[in-house]
Amino acid sequence: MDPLKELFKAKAFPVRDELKAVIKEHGEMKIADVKISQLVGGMRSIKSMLWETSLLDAEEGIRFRGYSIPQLIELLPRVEGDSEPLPEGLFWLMLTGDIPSREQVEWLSMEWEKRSEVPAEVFAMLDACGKDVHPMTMFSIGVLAMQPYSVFAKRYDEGFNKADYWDATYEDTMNLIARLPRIAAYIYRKVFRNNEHIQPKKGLDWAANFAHMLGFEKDDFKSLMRLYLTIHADHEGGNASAHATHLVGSTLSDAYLSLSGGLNALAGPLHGLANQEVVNWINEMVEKLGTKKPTKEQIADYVNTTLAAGQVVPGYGHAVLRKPDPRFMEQKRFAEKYMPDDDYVNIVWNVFDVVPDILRNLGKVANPWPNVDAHSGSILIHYGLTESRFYTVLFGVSRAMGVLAQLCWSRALGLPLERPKSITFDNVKEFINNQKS
Ligand code: CMX
Repeated sequence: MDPLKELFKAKAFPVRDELKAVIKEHGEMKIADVKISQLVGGMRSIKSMLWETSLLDAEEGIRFRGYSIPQLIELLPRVEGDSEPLPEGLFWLMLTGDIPSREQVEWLSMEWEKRSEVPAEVFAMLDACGKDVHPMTMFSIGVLAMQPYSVFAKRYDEGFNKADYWDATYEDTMNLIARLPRIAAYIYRKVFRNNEHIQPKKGLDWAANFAHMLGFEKDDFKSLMRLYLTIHADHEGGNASAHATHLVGSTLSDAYLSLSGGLNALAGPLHGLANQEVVNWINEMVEKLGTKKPTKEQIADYVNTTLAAGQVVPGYGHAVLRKPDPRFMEQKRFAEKYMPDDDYVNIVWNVFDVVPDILRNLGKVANPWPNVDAHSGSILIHYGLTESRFYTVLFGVSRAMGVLAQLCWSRALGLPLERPKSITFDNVKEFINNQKS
């Protein structure tokens, strides 16, 4: 058994036993009440699932196994000479609860390299996609095309003990994460770079190899990828991509089917596609105003036009957060270091100065602050990765680490089929009438 799997087992099994005991003793204890506004309003904030890998605080932002993003940037192992963390370290942390050593992270980089070969028919399926197929759709297709290689599905067909589900899920998770950068880079080069593909390079860490296969060799772009792939990985369990992965996985669909479900949720404009929408929105503003250096007044006017047209300002607002997203702030820190004079980045910062007051004045927006998607595109554009239709794929490569680490936990803990109760509007009205009488 490999060292990470061994450690995961050693950590997860006692938790599984403790969970069983807690359910036996306290299973009837109430943890939440549900309001009608929550029932109708997207189940907002209802405590209704276990998620071990991270926890979101409305004011403070995300914590992975108790560590905030600034703490992770300080504590996770890095490549010599780089100041950004290795995403491998975050995956190790999510799975085990431990900050890994440099050696452990190097082992994981090499393990993913060993597992990274993508079956040829996956590329053939991607090649069959027409030019109008969105890169996120292609990404989901690429993941599904690998499903016949699922260790879980194979062992399930053969008939295996449910006590071993976690083991097969771990294998699928490791194989999938290892292969995703190759698939994502293949999509990028096929759609946007004339089908000129770049083979993976041996001996690089996961993010650096991804940057290489995309065709970006600058050291600071590799550094950006390490940061990007770390901060987008997980945002507790209730967000749509995490929840969709969990829901599909709860039926004992394997990791490939589950992740594809999560990616399809990430592809929506209210979720991960917002990083594409932000850039499209800024591009339209620049075109309309005829300047790459709009004033704050011009930006405010443009925001008001967007709102008057019944559209949302992309990259702003959040279902849980009530402060500027720490993931936005980390990207701002990166941009301040590497590209403080970039026009596009300066537009993002001026939008940050202008939008919160406007949204706050609407009186209905719960969080007027920027989220993770408000900044990422501007930095990518600086390095020449200008194709906004690809941006959500980058988010998806990272998000896979969080949702699949959790899928391992869900299998190890033996979490059951998800099946909340739905009711009709007539039921709601009947309930209200009964309360009145
Ligand atoms: N611009 C304009 N209006 C906004 C807004 C924004 N950025 N954010 C929220 N609102 C509006 C909502 O549309 C809603 O209006 P109605 O009552 O007329 O329907 C009202 O404010 C209340 O919404 P809320 O409770 O503040 O926000 P929700 O929890 O319902 O939705 C989110 C959260 C992210 C979908 C929403 O803020 C939004 O649409 N933002 C823009 C899209 C975006 O950036 N999404 C990415 C989120 C991060 C991620 O998942 O990647």
